[in-house]
Amino acid sequence: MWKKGVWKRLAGAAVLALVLTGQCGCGVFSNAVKDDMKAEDAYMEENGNLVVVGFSQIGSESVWRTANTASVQRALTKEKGYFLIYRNARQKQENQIKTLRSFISQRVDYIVFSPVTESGWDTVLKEAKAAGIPVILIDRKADVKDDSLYTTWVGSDMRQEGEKAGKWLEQHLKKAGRQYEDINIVVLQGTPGSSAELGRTTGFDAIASRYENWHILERVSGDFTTAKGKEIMKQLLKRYPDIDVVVSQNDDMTFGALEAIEEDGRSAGVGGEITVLSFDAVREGLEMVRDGRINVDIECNPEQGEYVAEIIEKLERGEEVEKAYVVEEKVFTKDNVSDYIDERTY
Ligand code: GYE
Repeated sequence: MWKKGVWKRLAGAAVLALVLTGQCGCGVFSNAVKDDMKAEDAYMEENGNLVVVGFSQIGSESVWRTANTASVQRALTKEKGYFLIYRNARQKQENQIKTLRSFISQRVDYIVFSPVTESGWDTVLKEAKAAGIPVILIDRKADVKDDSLYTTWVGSDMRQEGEKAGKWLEQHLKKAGRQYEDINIVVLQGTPGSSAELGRTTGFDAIASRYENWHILERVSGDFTTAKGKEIMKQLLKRYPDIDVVVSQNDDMTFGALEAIEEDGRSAGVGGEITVLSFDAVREGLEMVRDGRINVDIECNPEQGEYVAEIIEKLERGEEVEKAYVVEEKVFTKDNVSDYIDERTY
């Protein structure tokens, strides 16, 4: 792999010193982060041949997220020539912005990051660009005015995922002869303003708006977590005695929603009173599809690490990369799920 210039690291150390002593406007880091940065900086000094990647992950809200983090960690190991600095933003944009600034001050070679929400990144990404650090977005998108502020994006077509859910429901109702009935739908949304929430909402709505008899009673955010999914489903069941369909924007919320439905004495899934549509298709979700507790699970592929490694290798060789890499995804129902469960590692 590429040998890193000593000058670059020395400049990085100088900037780091300014940041640690609070003499630059780069934001103030906690003592724990300062300690990490010092140790990382020392490691970089000694291992100048490694490609340094700063990875700012959103958090650990879901099984999907954990799999996504692990995928990047597996792809960018020391054995493969990388030094990966991983930081968890615990769902807060302000944490991610601070982290990106710490990466800039550390003069990492690349920034990999999954933006918690789409808006609000222009300033910090301008700083990364000014520092000459390529930014690779994974999973979620950043809505910036100037798309030269990031090098490339790897992720899923979230709007298409939402459309797939809508189209599945369309077919399902037809097959059941219920296409002219009033259908009451509740939507459990993910983190408001995230690409996954925006795409899945608009995609599903695009199909739903074709049917006057599909009534979206309410959309509520469950922040992609099981606990919140259960809490909001409980409230929805109280407010609406006649829910026909739950569209839950990730499996973790679905797990919570199913508990709430069962505790309420209602039945869900194949042959049940409430039809359940979910997203992600993690192993536990697929098992619930197999067992008929979830009707359909729209896949979202978290295995993005290898794409990132390939992109970095291309950039290191001075080659051009695409502006977007869209990962492939399937739709799972009882009919096909058995063929895929065994190979699901997350
Ligand atoms: O569906 C959810 C996660 O952004 C695609 O975030 C991702 C979503 C995923 O926490 O489980």
